[in-house]
Amino acid sequence: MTRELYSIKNHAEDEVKKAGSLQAIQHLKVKYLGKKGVFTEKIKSLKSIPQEERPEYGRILNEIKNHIEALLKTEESQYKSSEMERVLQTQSIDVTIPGSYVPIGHLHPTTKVLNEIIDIFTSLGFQVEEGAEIESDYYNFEALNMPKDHPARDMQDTFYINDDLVLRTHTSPVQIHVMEKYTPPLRVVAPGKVYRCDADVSHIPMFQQLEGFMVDDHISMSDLKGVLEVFLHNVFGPMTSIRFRPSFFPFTEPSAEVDISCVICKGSGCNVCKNTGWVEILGAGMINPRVFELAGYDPDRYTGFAFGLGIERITMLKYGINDIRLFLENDKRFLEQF
Ligand code: FA5
Repeated sequence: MTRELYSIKNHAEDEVKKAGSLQAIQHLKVKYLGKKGVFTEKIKSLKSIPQEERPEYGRILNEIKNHIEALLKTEESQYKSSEMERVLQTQSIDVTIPGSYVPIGHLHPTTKVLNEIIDIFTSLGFQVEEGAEIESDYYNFEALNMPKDHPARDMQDTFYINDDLVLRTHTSPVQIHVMEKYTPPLRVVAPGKVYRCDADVSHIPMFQQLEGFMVDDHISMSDLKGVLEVFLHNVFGPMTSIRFRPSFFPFTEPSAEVDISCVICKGSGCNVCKNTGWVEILGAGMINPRVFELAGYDPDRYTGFAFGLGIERITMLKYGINDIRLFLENDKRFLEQF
């Protein structure tokens, strides 16, 4: 009886010696030690061994099983470590090679400047409102005191969608939407894209504006001047001079163009300021009482100021850029500089 066990032992040792691979060793593990393996079957058949031979038979079976189990374990770990050795040699990693560079994008310069401007105004207590880019003729023109056929409409070359709808030509319609929604006091900035049929070195058909306005019982031109001074000194530096020139917008009365001392030549005269020492930066004024009337506010009670500026224009002056079209060309050599 025990002779058969020794022959199994010899055969198993022989097979382990000749295995040649980790996979073959794992296969032998199943063959000898698995649920239906050789030794498991032998243990199950112990009952059929005569009683007086059983203890000795069982002891030898156990010894051989443990011996083969240990042998398989040793071989398995040897194959595993030589496999690891092979992998390390064939797939070695050179930790001195510099990592591959993944370029990280950043915000467009006009977005950066817009965010900076919004931060300045929110720190002064202004809330941010947005309007739609497709606007009705009423909000874009009529409610801003530009009735149909009014010559002031020609100041903004308009993309008409149909007789009643336009691509908004400025952010001023947001004034009306906000007045219809809230009662004063109002302190609002409204950034957004606007469209005009315009194209040259300083004009593009789609550009960004920021509208700002404040409405309450006693708002005056000096409030406008104070707010714009804080804003422009923050963006262009505290030494920047500011001047108001009389102008005309149908929705403000009085109206003004606001200039700053040229940031390029500091006022001594250059191409950017056309040798005047000043550059125009925004349009502004006191909200026309007729606009209040149309929006449903009492013009005898409320006063307010409004201003509108071009974000591209401010970005150009801030960074000394001389062609506005660069903002839309997506040339990485240009964009990477900011
Ligand atoms: C307006 O659009 C008025 N709504 C501004 C305003 C608001 C006045 C509230 C009074 C009260 P204007 O047409 O000047 O004004 O445009 C304002 C700014 O937009 C300009 O100073 C300029 O910086 C910019 N801008 C105008 N047209 C273009 C264009 N085609 N491309 C790029 N920027 C432009």
